[in-house]
Amino acid sequence: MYRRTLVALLAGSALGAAARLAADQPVEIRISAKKFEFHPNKVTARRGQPLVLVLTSEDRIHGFKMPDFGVRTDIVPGQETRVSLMPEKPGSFTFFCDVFCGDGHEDMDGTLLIEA
Ligand SMILES: [Cu+2]
Repeated sequence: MYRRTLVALLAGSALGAAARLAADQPVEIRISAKKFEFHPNKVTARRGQPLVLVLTSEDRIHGFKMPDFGVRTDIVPGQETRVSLMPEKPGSFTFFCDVFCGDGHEDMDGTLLIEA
């Protein structure tokens, strides 16, 4: 009886640890840039879920700026640019291109939606 309980406890704690580990693993979100859009331009994640944005460009250098997270980077063709984020509050956060890339640049933006 004792032994069975112990095994169950161990299995329970192992499952709990695995679940915690899974929750703490960053989720990768891939976003590609080209004149004059991000794809996807709406991404959704959960509060408290670590994220890695994997940014690529299909044509030229673009910028990626997300002021609410203090994020600013170039996106260079042929490279993956990885940005780690921890969304700690729910809300809708804008990102946009901040490297002038031609007519239409001003409309090159998107939204990260963090759900509670
Ligand atoms: Cu641009």
